[in-house]
Amino acid sequence: MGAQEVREGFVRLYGAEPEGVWAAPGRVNLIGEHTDYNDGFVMPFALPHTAVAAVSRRTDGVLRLHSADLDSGVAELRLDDLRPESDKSWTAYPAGVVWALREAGHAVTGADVHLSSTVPSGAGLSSSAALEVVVALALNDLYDLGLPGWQLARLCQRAENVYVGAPTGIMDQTASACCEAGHALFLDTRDLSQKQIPLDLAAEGLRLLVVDTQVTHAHSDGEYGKRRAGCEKGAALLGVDALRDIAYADLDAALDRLGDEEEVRRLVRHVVTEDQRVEQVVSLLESGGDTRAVGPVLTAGHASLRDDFRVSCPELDLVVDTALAHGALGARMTGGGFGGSAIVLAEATDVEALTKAVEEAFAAAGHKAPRVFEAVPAAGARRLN
Ligand code: GAF
Repeated sequence: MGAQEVREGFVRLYGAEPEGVWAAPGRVNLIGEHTDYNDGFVMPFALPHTAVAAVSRRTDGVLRLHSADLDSGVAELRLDDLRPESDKSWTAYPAGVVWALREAGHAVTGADVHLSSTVPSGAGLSSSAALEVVVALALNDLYDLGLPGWQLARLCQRAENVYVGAPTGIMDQTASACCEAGHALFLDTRDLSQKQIPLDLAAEGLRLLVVDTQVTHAHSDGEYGKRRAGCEKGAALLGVDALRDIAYADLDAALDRLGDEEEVRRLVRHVVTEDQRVEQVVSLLESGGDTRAVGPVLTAGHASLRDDFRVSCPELDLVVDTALAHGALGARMTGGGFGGSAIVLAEATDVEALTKAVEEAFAAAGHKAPRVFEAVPAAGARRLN
């Protein structure tokens, strides 16, 4: 839904023009999975799919929320009544942002919000972060808070961790808030320092496909939290603040020190090698050489997520195996896993045959048809009007 439609929807609902309309995108992650809560490196880029919100301020301590995508009517909440983990519906994301802003001391006195999103939900493409960031940016502008993108991302992460109750890292919110069109974002999740890396795959005759397996995932599910706890245990056993502090060159020695902690050893190996893969991809892209060399690094990342971190699933593995068997340069799951989406790096000339092969493999295996689209790095969060 475009800005004008969302604006008109706001007028129909609330009987007045909104003060403005904002957009925040979903993301795919090129490389760097399950590294963000280990203070490591990630490299997402923004999708053209966005959450769009029309918003006005209120002064009476009331937050009204409405989604054009759902049949659930207008939710009316009192700011003073917002309590962490009290809301299990979609409204927890925007309400959590208002809660986090107020908890951080920002004088937000209420808002009317009407929104609509084209980011597929449950597809591992950060639909929740898009919802959070679009509301955070709107309130930042309307209440003149002057917060930079990275700080909005931190507040949105707090909303998700504490208010929603999902123990996610900082990647998705930062990607939505800070990505730039035509670039992937190289982000150090320890201090949120960033570098925009130009990514023009079409200029090299390449394409990046997103394959949404249509297997939905949920972060508040226990598995994500278990991986996170396992990583924290690994860091504690190794005497470091976070697994990011284990240098790649010291990995074997670190794994030896983990004794019979087999599960922790696998988690540590994934995180340390994945950080190394992010650095490898950055240097390949920055050297101006052939981007095709990135392909095998993506595929190695998938093997590590499947075998060591164990967050893949049969549908994601099928996308990767089928794509590679039909000429893909590289393929991997993207996002948290347990369903969601995979990415495939391919020659433009192979895209049609490869897409057909993946669709046929899904049909033959009796899986729901996947949704395949091309991803080109799009703009981060912004005011539309
Ligand atoms: C999800 C989380 F929200 C991110 O913080 C990140 O951990 C990702 O899974 C895995 O890389 O998208």
